[in-house]
Amino acid sequence: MAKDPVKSNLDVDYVVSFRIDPKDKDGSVSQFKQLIRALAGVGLTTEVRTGDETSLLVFIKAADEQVLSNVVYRSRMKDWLYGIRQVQPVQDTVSALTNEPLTDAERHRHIYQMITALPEDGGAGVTPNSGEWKRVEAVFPLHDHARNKKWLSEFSRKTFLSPEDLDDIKDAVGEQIGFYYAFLQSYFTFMIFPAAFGFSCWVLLGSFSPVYGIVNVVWCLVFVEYWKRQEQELSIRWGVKNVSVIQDKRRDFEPEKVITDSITGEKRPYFSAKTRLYRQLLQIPLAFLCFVGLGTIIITCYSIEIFISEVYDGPFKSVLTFTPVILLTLAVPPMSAFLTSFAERLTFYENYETKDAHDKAMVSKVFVINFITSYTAIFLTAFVYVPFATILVPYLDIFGLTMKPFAENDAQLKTPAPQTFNINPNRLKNQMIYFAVTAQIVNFATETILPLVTQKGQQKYKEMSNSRATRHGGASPLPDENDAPEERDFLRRVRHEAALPEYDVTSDLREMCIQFGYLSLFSVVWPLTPVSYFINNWIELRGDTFKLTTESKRPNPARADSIGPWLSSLEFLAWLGSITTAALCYMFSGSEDGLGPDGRPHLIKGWALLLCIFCSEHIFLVARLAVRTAFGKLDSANMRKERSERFMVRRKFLEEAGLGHAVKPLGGNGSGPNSPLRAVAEEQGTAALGDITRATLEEDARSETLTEGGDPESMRFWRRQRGWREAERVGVGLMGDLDWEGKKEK
Ligand SMILES: [Ca+2]
Repeated sequence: MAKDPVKSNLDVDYVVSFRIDPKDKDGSVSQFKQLIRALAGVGLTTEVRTGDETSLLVFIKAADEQVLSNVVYRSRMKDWLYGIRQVQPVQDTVSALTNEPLTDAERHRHIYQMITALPEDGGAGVTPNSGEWKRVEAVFPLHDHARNKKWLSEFSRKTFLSPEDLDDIKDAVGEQIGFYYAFLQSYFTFMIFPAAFGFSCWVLLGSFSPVYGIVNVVWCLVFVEYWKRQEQELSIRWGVKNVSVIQDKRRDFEPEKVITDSITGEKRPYFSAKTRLYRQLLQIPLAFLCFVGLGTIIITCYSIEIFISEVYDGPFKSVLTFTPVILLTLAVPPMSAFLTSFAERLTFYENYETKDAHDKAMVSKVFVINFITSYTAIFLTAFVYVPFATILVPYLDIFGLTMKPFAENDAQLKTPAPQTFNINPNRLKNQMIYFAVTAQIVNFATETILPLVTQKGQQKYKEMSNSRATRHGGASPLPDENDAPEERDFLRRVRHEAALPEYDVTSDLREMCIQFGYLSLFSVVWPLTPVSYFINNWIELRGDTFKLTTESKRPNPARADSIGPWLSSLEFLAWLGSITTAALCYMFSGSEDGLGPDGRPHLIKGWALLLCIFCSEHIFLVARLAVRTAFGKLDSANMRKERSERFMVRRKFLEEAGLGHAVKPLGGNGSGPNSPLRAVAEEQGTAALGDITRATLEEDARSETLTEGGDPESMRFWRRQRGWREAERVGVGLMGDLDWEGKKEK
């Protein structure tokens, strides 16, 4: 097969980018030697080329298929041992790969394991950017450009991805990203209903319609339950069910001591759950810090915004309105970065044994931070500004000081008396429209377009500075100067890929989770929200594909059996939605003009509001139970398949242990161990089938019962016919005695 250097990867499995420290030649050289030796030690072949000005690229592939198939066999055996795969892998390693060919993702995963796993687990132990391997900048596979191109063009032409498309994604980049795509796809498909329903509600019922509220809450609930189910189905389809139990140990895990497992007898590191619980208690001050730190910033900016837009009446008003937004965009990211790093440190301190547990703990903290940054402003409008504005706005006059330089006279800064102040009835709706439309566009731009522009800009800058340096002479030699001509295109491509950032599926999942939150918590404010999200999510999937295939390094495939801890965030948001929706519906659809409580809380009866929330939330819990039960009753082909596979495994075991007959079906074909037919073969040739008349048998029976003990009645009954053959014969004989119709006619 002819190989196009741009289209094929020249059989390269992996690339390691090694950063040279120009100030430390000896250190760089010795670590490089160590790297090559470590890789060779586990059976990987290497080729080295120049990277950029101060880096080397180490190309890696498995020395031969035998090496890889050994690794695959061991991994499959481990899966089997942990119950992830039901079919025992065949021992013949060579035929293993032909019978069960590896997908790209699996091949990459195994090679990545060989590079990064600890030496005691059979790997080279190379850990990028950490410890002794700090010069190893990145370990990554190469993009499959033909496939990427196919995805980009195919996905942009269809509305829904087929299950085969999802399989294809999973085969190329691993199950973890496969699950994200499957989630996005299910979410998008499920959104058709609320989009259509929301549109009709918008036309017919307007905002704050309890009908829309109820339907939306139920929809969120059904979707989360449906996705849970879908996740299970997929994990069976992709053969990764329970894969989370096999998660690799975290390297940073520090055990208290080593104990012997009482069941398996293996020695294993141990960290007491009690100590961890004490450490986890630190999450309480962290949450407090998040609320205070982020809350202060957001509430302050929010108040300034209200003051400027609704109190201030002086010059530059239209320009000044943007100050709080600018303040917010400047202050919130550093604050959440600080809190995230704090959360990271805390999660490390909590010292989890596996990567999964660590990630889960981290995600739950990140969720709190995101929850505050995303929803505080709209919570303030709905539950503070709208009901209490007339009471609270007079207190905003402290912000008058900040506006003083702009105001012409004091009247422009004076907060109105509660009687004369009118709230902006559209504030809540405008805010929701912002989150449903504008924020989505901004997100798309920062996520997909900005990186592209930055990358192009950097490339251009590099080219320009290079050519300037060449013109002035004395330029350092370009990295591609020594490339062999036939490799030039390929190497240029690899250098480009090496410079790309890493793809992080968590950020994409987080984005969707936050969006689901707006839908569940506040979409009753503006029923067109699901329409906007429906359109956005179509674009989102294509944008993310572009990010994955063009703007990032190809990710290291990871296995997963779910979208991970985000699922519990979705559950939480669906539940919270039942509360906020009820509260919003009560407060707003209760007022005569439909504009809500008008900033004066007298319209809201506290007891009625609480009753409303209480009922809604309890109905939600009952409905959730019903939906779960209903989904639990559904059976699927995949689940049946898994069950029968599991059954086959156990049966095979028994067969191998010489107990196979115990699970074979009884009777029927006569092969069962208890089948009396079995005796036929053994007794062939005997006189068992000889002339037995009814009379002689009955005679026998009588005489026998007289000689043996026991209950004579039943003994006699059961002794009349000995064995199935006699029973058969007697039965046939009895039938001969009957008054057959034909006989009568004769
Ligand atoms: Ca995204």
